[in-house]
Amino acid sequence: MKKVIGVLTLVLALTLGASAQKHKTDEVSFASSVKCGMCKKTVESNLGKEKGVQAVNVDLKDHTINVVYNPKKVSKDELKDKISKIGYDADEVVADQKAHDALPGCCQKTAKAHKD
Ligand SMILES: [Cu+2]
Repeated sequence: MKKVIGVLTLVLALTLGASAQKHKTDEVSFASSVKCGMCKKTVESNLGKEKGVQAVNVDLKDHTINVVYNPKKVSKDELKDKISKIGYDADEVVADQKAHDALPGCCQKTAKAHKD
């Protein structure tokens, strides 16, 4: 519960921060191969640690990765590259094969769609 409040506070702070400093953050959405809760966790925790990344939200319904980032610190192409290295597709950038193969079986692209 504490974690949820922390996340909500963070989202609120980011929202307020984004409106106060309009040009400091950008938001982007990538089509991706994410399919389950484990994918969501993997992408959000790994990408969230990257430089310039302020918030990551994986939408499992739309199969997208939404990122709030600082364009002065990281570019869209670099973000796609980082997502690929985690093992997932990001728009036209295909998942790094080695990283993809290291994912849990249920998260790999060849796995059948599954529910949480
Ligand atoms: Cu998965």
